[in-house]
This record gives sequence, structure tokens and C-alpha cells, in this order.
Amino acid sequence: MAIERTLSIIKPDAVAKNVIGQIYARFENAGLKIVAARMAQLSRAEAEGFYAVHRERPFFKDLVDFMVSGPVMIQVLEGENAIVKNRELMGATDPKKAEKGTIRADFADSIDANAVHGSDAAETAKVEIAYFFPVLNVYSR
Ligand code: RTP
Ligand code: MG
Repeated sequence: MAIERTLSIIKPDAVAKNVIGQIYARFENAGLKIVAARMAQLSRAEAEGFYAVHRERPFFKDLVDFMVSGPVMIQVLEGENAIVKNRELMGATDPKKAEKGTIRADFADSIDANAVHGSDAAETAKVEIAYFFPVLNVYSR
């Protein structure tokens, strides 16, 4: 199986709950390496650009409001099958539907405040990593 990279964001709700370390431990215990990371307060323009694929959806404004409501922790995870592996660790978008033991089941309160983001495919991972870590492209896989 190929070594992949994926973009992960610990959202404002989980940063506020002080569980960055617990979420990082789940990545590491699953064999995913944190190869880049930075904390940021997203501007509206950054959050809107990041979630641009959803701009016509009814939840777009709430999503952007939430993503700028406090600091986020942004990281690139690397490992075998990293994109799917991270999505499995995250659990379903709606924490009420997320499997027990997933990050969203354990740390998220609602479909809006759902603790983490993860790229959903190889193409989106590439775009999302470049969006927040443009310099990584110099030595990317
Ligand atoms: P993410 O992009 O944040 O990793 O989440 P996801 O792939 O699991 O879900 P996605 O469909 O990409 O939606 C992005 C975020 O928008 C909010 N959402 N609300 N009210 C709704 O029906 C609804 N659907 C999506 C969620 O906060 C989701 O994480
Ligand atoms: Mg998504």
C-alpha cells in the first residue's frame, strides 16, 4: 500500500476542549506521522476558500462562522493509506452516527462542531495540503 499524505484540522471546538494531545495520540497510535503542523486563527476568506466546494450548500455560512470562532490546529499526516485511515479515525460527519471509539464520537458535540476535518480523497489532499502548507510542495511525495 502506498505512503500517502493527508490534511487534518483540529477544529475550534476540540482546541477549546484541550484535546489536541489526545487526538494526536490517536494519529500516532494508528501509525500516522505528523510531518507538518501549525496553529492558526483562520480569517473568513481562508475558511471560505478552504471549504469552497460547499459554498452553495445551506450550511456554508454556519460552517465558516464555526471555523473562524477560535484557533484551529492544522497538520499533515503521513503513512500507509493515510487518507482513508484518518477518515476512519475521525468517524462519521455527524457524531451521533459516528462509530464508538472514533474521534468524533468521543470529542464532538454536533454535526456543526465536529472536532476534526480530514481530506476525503487523494486529489483533495493534494489541494488542501498546498492550501495551508505551500512550502511543503518543494519536498512533497
Ligand atoms: P470535513 O470536510 O470537515 O472533514 O467533514 P466531512 O468531510 O465529514 O463532511 P462534509 O460533507 O465535507 O461537510 C463539511 C462540514 O460541513 C458541516 N456539515 N453540515 N448540516 C449539515 O447537513 C451539514 N453537512 C455538513 C459539517 O460540520 C462538516 O464537517
Ligand atoms: Mg469534507
